[in-house]
Amino acid sequence: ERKYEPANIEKKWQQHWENTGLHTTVESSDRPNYYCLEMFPYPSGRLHMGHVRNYSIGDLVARFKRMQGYNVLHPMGWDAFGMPAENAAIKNKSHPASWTYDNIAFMRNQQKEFGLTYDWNREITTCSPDYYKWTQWLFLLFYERGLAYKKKGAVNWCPECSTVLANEQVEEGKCWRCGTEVVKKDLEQWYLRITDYAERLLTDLDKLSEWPERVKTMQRNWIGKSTGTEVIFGIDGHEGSLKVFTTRPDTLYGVTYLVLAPEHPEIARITADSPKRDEIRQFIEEVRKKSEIERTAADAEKIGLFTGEYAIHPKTGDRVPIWIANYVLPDYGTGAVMGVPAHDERDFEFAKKYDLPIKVVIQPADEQLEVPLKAAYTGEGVLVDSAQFNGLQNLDAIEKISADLEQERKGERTVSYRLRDWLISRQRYWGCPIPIVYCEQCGTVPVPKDQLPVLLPEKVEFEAVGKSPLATNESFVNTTCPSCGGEAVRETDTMDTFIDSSWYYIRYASAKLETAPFDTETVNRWLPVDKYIGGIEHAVLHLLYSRFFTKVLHDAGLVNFEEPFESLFTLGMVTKDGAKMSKSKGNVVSPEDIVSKYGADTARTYVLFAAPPDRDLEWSDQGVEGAYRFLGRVWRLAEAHSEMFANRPAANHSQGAAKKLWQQTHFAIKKVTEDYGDRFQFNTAISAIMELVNSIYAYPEDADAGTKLDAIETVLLLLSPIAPHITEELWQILGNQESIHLQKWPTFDPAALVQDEIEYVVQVNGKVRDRIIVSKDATRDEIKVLALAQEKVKELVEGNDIKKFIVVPGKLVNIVVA
Ligand code: ANZ
Ligand code: ZN
Repeated sequence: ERKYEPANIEKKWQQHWENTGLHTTVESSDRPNYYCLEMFPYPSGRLHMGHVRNYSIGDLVARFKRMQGYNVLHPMGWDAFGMPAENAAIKNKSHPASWTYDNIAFMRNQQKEFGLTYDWNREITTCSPDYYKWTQWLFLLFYERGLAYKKKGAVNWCPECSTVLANEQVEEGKCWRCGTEVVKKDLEQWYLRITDYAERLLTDLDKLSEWPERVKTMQRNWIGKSTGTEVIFGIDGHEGSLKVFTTRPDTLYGVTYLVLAPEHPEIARITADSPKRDEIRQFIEEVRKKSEIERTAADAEKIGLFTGEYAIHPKTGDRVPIWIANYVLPDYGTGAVMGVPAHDERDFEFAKKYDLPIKVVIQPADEQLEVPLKAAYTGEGVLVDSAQFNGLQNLDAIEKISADLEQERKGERTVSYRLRDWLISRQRYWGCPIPIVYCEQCGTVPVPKDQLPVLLPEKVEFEAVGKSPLATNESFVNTTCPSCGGEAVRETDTMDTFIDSSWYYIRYASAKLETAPFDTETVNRWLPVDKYIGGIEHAVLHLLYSRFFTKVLHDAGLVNFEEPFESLFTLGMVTKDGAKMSKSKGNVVSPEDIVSKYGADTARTYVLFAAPPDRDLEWSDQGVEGAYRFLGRVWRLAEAHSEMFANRPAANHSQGAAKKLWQQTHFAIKKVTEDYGDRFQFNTAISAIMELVNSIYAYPEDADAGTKLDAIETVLLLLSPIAPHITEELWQILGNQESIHLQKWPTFDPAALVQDEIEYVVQVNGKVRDRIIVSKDATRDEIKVLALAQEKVKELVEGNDIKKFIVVPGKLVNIVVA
């Protein structure tokens, strides 16, 4: 008898599968397609347990679906541009490309050691010119469609990474990558017009029924739609007007001041002749040093300055002082707010601090507000002190006042979104060059598509002070204008790497195509992705950007779907000693060690068994041992029966132990099929397989052998998506020629699931006291006799009156005694 030695079988099968092309995508027209995708990794160096967990789930799905008769697309690639490569290059005096490709080679090898069923013919590497050529092509598509533009403005700048960041990459005022406090800088940068898609990105979330609610909520909040009214105020002594955005036009008569964001473009004009000009300029500079988060935090101190100028109230004609304050954001609404201290908390606080009037215009129905107010009243009520609108319910007044303003052309109903356009310029080397040329004659000129790719120059200064690394390579910078042939210079910023990952899942469908980013017809056959598996941290980054890209490609007629990911699964973290596994915490368990000690199958079985996939998994060395022992049990079971398989008797499971094992086998098939499929709960599936293994071990020697062999075979089939090597080896030991991974998924026989006997819970006065097992055909009287005969029940019932005897068929008995 051979012992279970993973080292002897895993490499062997991996090689065999590669040689026989087991993982090559099949595109057969008589089978349905299934696209299973795990978020591709950044090639940081080596795999961590989070990767292993992610890939084990994806691999299980891919194998399960293939056995269920689907053509399965299950590709892998590398999100290979990005800062760490550049930082490592600076540190090691090497080139980012060699660092990146070394890491890819190492990590690809690790993935192969896990026996993952990826189709390596479709591997994608975003830093490779045959990929980023098409990223540039897509940038030009956006440009042609008016969706890529350059603008000057205040941008988020990370001093540590010395590059700008998109809003999505600033988390609580800090850089998403390095945690450094982000500052504002005025720069001219490229943007993608994601705000054009805000409404569709919002409403289409409702169609994503197989996405976690949590992710959808995060996207909704990020898009931040708000319905309101723009109200136009005149400016005393000046031309023009000031528009404010308000969600509460019902409070219009309670306005006692206006506040502008320090960045508001009208400030300079209306204070040009003001004696306070210098004071104002100084104030603005002060405020702008603070980040957005600091400025708007609920507990942040509100600071403001009176401009000395006045606005004209659109209804009353009153003069309203114009202030500048830190709590008004420049890029939300109109960057100007009407101050209603009586009914808005922030305004109340501000008015108190600067002694501005507070005017009540909404009275609650059940009490009279006491003036002076101790706090803003933000509830519902009836309008007072509001001219012809007095007496209206404030919710009705929102409508009435908006309509009135619209009629007088002093306002307009609008919506505002929190979502901002996506800033994509990066002052870094290791990214996709933006295919744009600047010519003195022709201005901004896109590089013609047939001249792509604009190759990244090899030689640059990585730590150029005050400019992008690409700007240090003169032969890159200086070029000729594609339009007039004259002298021109190239754009020297590179693209945000989130652009690379916004379309890679589409490229996989026709990964090697040389004439276009993808083949529309092939893409439409495979996409949307049926199951997308990855971390929650991408909720408003990658997942929002990819949805945006897909919609643009749809509108350009290049794909026929509007959402890229039909079903999204976000997995939990891998933790140890209660904390996320990380180098800095020193609590890392390395995948290589687990593989060399126990084999890949144990690692895979363990990560799928130790916790439901959406929960955090607390690493336990005993748990790994347990998984290894379980696989050993399966090994010995199959090994011990290999000779019986050689002369396999037909099964007879009409009665006795054979019937019971047959039923258990089919119960396991049903359970595992549901768990792998709709329920997406792998730990319970493994439990069901373990129970079946236990039953086979306990099966009497003299009972029907054919039934036993059927059960053993079923164990291997059910386990094969989780532990592909051991099951393949045993499958062969049992005498099969063809790979277990090409077998049909077992189906259950409904006849086997019919229960002959049913367990009833016995309650006395609603409390569970015992359980009885009765034939499924038992009558009510038979059940009653048996229930009352139980020791514990007798004690409670004897000598008492039975008031009621309730039978819930198939479930429980309740005896009510007085
Ligand atoms: C007057 C008012 C009275 C307001 C009241 C609220 C309550 P949401 O729901 O988030 O869209 N606001 C508008 N633009 C702003 C900006 N750029 N920076 C800071 N605050 C701004 O919030 C909309 C409300 O936030 C608007 O309605 C405005 O204050 C403020 F009793 O206008 B409100
Ligand atoms: Zn030109």
